[in-house]
Amino acid sequence: MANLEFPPQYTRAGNTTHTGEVHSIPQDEQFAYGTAGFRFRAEKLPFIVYRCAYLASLRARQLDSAIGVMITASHNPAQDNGVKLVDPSGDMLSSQWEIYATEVINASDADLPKVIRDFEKNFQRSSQSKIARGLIHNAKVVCGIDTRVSGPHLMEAARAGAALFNVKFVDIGVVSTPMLHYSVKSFNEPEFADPTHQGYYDAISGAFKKLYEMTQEPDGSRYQPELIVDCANGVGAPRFRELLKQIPKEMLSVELRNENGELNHGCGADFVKIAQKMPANFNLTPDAAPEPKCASFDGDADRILYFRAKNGCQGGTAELFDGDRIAVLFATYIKEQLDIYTSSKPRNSLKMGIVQTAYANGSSTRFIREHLKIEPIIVPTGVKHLHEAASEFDIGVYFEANGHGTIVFSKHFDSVVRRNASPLVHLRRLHLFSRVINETVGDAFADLLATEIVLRHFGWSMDDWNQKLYQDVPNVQIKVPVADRSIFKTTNAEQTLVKPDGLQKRIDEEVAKYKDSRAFIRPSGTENIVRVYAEADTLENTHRLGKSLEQVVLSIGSA
Ligand code: NG1
Ligand code: ZN
Repeated sequence: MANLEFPPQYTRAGNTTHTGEVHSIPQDEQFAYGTAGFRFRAEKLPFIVYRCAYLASLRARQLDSAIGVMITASHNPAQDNGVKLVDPSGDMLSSQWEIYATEVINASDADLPKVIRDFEKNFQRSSQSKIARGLIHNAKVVCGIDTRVSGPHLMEAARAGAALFNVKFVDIGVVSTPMLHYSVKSFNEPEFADPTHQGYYDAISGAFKKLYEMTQEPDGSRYQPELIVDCANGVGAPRFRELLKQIPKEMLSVELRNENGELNHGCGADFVKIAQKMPANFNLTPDAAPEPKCASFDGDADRILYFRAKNGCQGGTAELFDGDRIAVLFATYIKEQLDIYTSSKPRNSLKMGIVQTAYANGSSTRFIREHLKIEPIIVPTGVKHLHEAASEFDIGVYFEANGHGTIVFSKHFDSVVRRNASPLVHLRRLHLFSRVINETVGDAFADLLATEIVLRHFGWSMDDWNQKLYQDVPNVQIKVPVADRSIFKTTNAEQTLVKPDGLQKRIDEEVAKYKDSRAFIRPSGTENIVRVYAEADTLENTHRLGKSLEQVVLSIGSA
């Protein structure tokens, strides 16, 4: 192997930021590939992105496929950035490779050549490796960025990382995270979609328009095809604007807000969810007519929440229609189609599952169990866990309460529904619905279009969507900064604390003081905080319970 040369600006010692300053990363600063890949202040990222892109190029050669590199810090502040790798079918990176990524990033500058040589040797040797068999015609690294100022500089770091072993680099520019996932799948499966922005817009909007034409609004429908979208001042603004060009206004009329201000500042899905408040630039005056139907994307447009002003908008409070409510809406629609299908006693059955996390509103979980007659699966936080559990079903609906979610479809679904051009309307609906959805990952644009289709199908207004399903249990989420979140260890899908000793007992004592209550505490995987989640019979009690649990965490944190 020729001498490996690393551009100094992408080494730990010479790590150079987008403003041209050298920001060295000491060797004792170690990192781990977490639920969101690597995510920090943008200054730390050039050497991390470079090494990640090298690893992506190795994975691309190993599988002779396109591998994705997405540069984004999602809902974090504008000064942050991050990097995540995407596997060939548009899925999250396999867990084994998360460990490799951690190893490559943590190597010292001096050890890096050896670490890389060892990786190269191991993969050359492995009999399955396409590198060993010289089959690397399709290997490429596909890279996208969000709207952060540090993005273009990090794109160059990625280009350099892929160039280390001369792997083809495809810069797809400023895209939402789901568009990057969709492109990676499209590069690897050309029959899926054209691997361009337009290919993505055409596929999703095309399915939406066809399904729209087949959808009959019921008599007395209260559906309204107008909505206002908070773009978090992120990538949703330019990209969703382009997607909307494909959809006639009579079908859906969308006004975009928060397009050019400070990213995720006082707006965006994370702000609306945690604060339960209207975002900036939405109507906050109690006497003005409130906007009837609103939705909010996060900075990289992989999350979506619906909301509207609550109770005349006193104090800017928003009523949320969160990921749980979107999941239940989708599942209700799918179940209706599946029930028609099943009633004809078909040879092939199709099984739907619903996956949630402990953050799911208790009422949504109860509704799924009692009304949809499905036992929801509760998994730890992090899309990877949800995606994996949902993949066990023919139709796996998964959503985090924060609005990140999608539906995955099995091979069996493919052969029964997609490949079999059935004249039956419920099967055609399921087919088209599965194409509006971005099955690779939660996608704010696709989820918005799918939500609108279903609301129209049922003839529902926001009031209907709220009242005809379930009433949310009052809930609160509090971020508690701590010195060391690693001392908090959980079990039972993160709902029980096993460390520090005795803490769960104190939580249980607090929870027992309130009616209809439920609460848990877990360390964040993406921020240096512990999250407190609490539900109780009234909003006031919920806040009281949340506050007392916050005190419990603080007492430990400072012990
Ligand atoms: P952490 O910080 O581990 O709670 C947050 C979200 C996750 C997921 C990841 C990735 C909550 C409670 N947690 O994880 O759902 O979206 O970020 O961005 O919303
Ligand atoms: Zn996001």
